[in-house]
Amino acid sequence: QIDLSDQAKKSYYTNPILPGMNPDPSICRVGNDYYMVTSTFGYYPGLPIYHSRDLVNWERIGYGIHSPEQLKLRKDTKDNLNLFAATIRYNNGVFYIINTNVGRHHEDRNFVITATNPAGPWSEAHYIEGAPRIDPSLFFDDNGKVYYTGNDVPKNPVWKNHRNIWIQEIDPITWKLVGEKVTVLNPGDYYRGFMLAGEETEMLNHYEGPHIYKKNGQYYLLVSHGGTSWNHAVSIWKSEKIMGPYEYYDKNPIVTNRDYPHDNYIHHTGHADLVETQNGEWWMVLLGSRPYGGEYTNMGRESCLVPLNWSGTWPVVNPLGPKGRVMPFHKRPYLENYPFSEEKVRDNFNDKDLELFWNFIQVPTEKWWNLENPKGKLKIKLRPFEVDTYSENPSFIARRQTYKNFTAVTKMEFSPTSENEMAGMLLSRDVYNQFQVLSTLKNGEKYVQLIQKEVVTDTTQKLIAEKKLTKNTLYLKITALEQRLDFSFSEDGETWEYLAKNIDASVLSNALSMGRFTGTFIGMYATSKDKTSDNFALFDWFEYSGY
Ligand code: 6LW
Repeated sequence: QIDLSDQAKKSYYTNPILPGMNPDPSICRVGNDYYMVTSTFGYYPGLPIYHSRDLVNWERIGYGIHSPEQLKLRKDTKDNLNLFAATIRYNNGVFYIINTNVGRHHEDRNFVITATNPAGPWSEAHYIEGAPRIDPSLFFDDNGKVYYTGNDVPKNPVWKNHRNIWIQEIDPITWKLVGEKVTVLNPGDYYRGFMLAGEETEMLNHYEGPHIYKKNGQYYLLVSHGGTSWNHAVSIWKSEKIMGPYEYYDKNPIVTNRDYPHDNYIHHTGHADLVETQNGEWWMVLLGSRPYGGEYTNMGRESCLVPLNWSGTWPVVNPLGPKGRVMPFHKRPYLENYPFSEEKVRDNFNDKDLELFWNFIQVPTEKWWNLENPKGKLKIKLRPFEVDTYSENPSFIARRQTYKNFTAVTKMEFSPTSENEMAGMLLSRDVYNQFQVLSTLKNGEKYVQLIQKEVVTDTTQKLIAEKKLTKNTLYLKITALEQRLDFSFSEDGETWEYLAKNIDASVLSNALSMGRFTGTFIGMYATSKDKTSDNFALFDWFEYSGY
């Protein structure tokens, strides 16, 4: 973690600007206000909306998908699919988010939601027919026409993961695509006939995340490629006309950290969007990951900010430093500092509703948690579901891991009545790679157990440690020092005992988990494992802090 002095903080900011799972950032400006949206996959509520006035400090103000009436998430048992990369735009008093509801076997469906207040409420989803694949974007031209941009698999793909970029006009009232669908970029056209060396193919893979901008009467098309990992990069094309032909910039890619060693502070940089400030500066938001303990990226893909000089025909990213690179810190935008209060470290559960930073897996179909009875506690009902599938909504409430080094502590009241009943804390990268610290019953006696789940060839579940308990009150603590985890517990909040020390956390990383798109979450969990139960766990507070 980069820690700048107070003096330096006035001139520099640190990346990421949105830590923890916040991939595929898209940004728009309305006057002096900036709004950003990021992907959430099968987590709910979906598509967090962040607000800023200085591009450096951000506050979560709501969600694009906040009600089950807006759309039905397409469930899948194996993969965390659903809401991929969104684009946010503002035009004439209305905010637009265009996004994909991803299903297995590419039954992806693209939709638009609208709002006059970006904090919500957002409209129900208007689905777009005839728009295949992921990463839709909208462009509002100054002649009143609106264009859809997306990616697709060409009719005759030359290599695996060969994608093209297409544009079509769209009616912003009926959301029908109109006129001709034009494929404006097809990397296969340029390279057909050449034998592609592995590395070149890598860079031409996965053309995605297209966005159009207009500057000095020219249309610019920004596209990411190379896949969302070590080869991730962003390139740019320009044209006199929206439908092309698009001219390639010979200094592409304009951003990539691919040449850096894999333990570089920020890697995987790509999937970008641009914004011009009210003062005429240009900035790029894009995703990046922070590897630690080697090549491990437990927190997944986060949102970064990098400056752009666009005084010439083509933009230059990070003009004052190593060009085209995303660094741990950059000089701040020329905007007044506008900080918000920090996200709560300790949630005492005193409010009527859950804080905006808490998340579920899938949409709750019943209200299995309660903050009002008893007041000041979060009561979570035990239900048959476990965090082992993406097709159900388990009794799991979690927040993002945002720090490499963190401490999470909670105080829980729970009295298990059978071996099926378990409640406690869960550190989870996906439904296969987790650390569970749970209280349960075994041979009629109460225990706290540490269970590690990981995918090797299949999911394995290991009991790493267990200790007997005497009370129903249990304090649980997980401490992470980079890739080392300590687990401890206490029955009075004063005397702590280790359950396990120095456990390797890297099963929560991209390298070893199935959660390619997501990041690690930590939270409270209760289950009755396939059986029905009337039991519940009461959480008094939950604390998460770090650096
Ligand atoms: C997203 C695609 C990508 O739709 O990952 O990095 C996908 N880029 O553009 C999911 O986040």
